Amino acid sequence: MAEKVDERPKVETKARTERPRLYKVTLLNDDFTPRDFVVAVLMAVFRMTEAEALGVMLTAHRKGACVVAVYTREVAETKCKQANDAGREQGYPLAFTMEQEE
Ligand code: TYC
Repeated sequence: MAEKVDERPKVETKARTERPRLYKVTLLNDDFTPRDFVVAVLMAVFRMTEAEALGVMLTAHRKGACVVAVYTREVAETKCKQANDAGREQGYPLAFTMEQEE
């Protein structure tokens, strides 16, 4: 006679309701990086249109800083590094920072 086989899954699944932490990337103004270069970096790294990039660059230029976008941690880290490296390669002090969103 066939034995009864327990076919219930042995691993319990747990609903994942927590959202990933998000990080805000901010562009800081400085007196040396050319405006066109800032716009080019925003377009290349943060996939902005020229109009969007111009708006963000001008806000940082006038107010001292401008939030660029919000990402998960790895994406924010990668984009900040790419953008900061691009400035450093040209000898500019261009700076993007990231901080966890509340
Ligand atoms: N202030 C720079 C200039 O006058 C341009 C600039 C804008 C640099 C925004 C950085 O985040 C920045 N050349």
